[in-house]
Amino acid sequence: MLTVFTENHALRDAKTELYGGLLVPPFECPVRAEHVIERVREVKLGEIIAPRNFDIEAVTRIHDADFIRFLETCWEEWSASGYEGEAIPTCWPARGMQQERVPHHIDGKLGHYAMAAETSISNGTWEAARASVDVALTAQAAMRDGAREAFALCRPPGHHAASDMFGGYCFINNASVAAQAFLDQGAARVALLDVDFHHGNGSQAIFYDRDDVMFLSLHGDPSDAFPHFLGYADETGQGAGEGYNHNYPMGPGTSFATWGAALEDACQKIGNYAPDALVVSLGVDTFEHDPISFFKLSSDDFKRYGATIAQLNLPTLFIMEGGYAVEEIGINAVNVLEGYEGR
Ligand code: SS9
Ligand code: ZN
Repeated sequence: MLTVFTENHALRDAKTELYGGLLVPPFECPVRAEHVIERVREVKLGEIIAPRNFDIEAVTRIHDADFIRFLETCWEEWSASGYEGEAIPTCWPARGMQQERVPHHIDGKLGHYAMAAETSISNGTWEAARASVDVALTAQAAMRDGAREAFALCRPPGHHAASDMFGGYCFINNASVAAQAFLDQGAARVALLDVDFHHGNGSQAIFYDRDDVMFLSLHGDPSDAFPHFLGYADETGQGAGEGYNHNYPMGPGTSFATWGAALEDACQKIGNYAPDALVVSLGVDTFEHDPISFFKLSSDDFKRYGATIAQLNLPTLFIMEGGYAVEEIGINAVNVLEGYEGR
């Protein structure tokens, strides 16, 4: 399988994450991607190529242009305002307040565009986010040009980012941009399967009222897990999208027996939908030793479910999302790809 990767992911190197009332080193850190690419090399998964630069138009098919401009200029504006730390939102348009107006002050802009406070913006964040979506688009283009499957080793991740919202370590929704690229190249239907531990709220919101992308997500029950305010089973889509959104929330301690059954059900729905391509939001924070998650998948389970996904027999684009057990992230992510390949 082809892998797309760039060292420019390391430009995303924030020093702070607001966690448990402390500013801690971010769980979403550069060494994650280094461990994954090391493992890709170790098992000789296949060719590794660098991304090419895509026009921003592929990104603004999914994201609001104003939001993209905000990401581009946020660090500059924040540091010019005299703040000493990294950019962290501290206020939001909560219930009863104005949702639509975008304030002038950087504190207001951050609150307008952020979904949560754990994702500090720092120097290089925009450049890395841009490189990450280029990785996704380069892998997608390889499939347009004939590859049956590809692995986009994206970092930072993307599935929490909505059309005009960042957070949950995500800025640009790499998987959604890639899914849209398939459609723009002539696909009639794309399935987006999100196996990250966390609900892919950004991807769900982007495609919620559409029937040309079916979104399916297996994740920690939002009642107990981030992002807390989306990802419940009764969210089934709206308008033309009614019936094209499927959530599988699962509780603390969920093992592979339960998780694998949910995946089988999701795969059945994907099969019935008969998409032209499958995009997999591949987070491996479902791992039993993940520091911020509560599922109990073992490293072998990742191989097993890679084989299940392969049984769909669809052109498949894997997009790297989360996974915070840094030592095992390479083994777990690449196990999915090896399982898919029948190794
Ligand atoms: C846990 C807070 C979780 C965000 C997690 C984002 C995961 C992205 N107390 N914070 S895949
Ligand atoms: Zn996650």
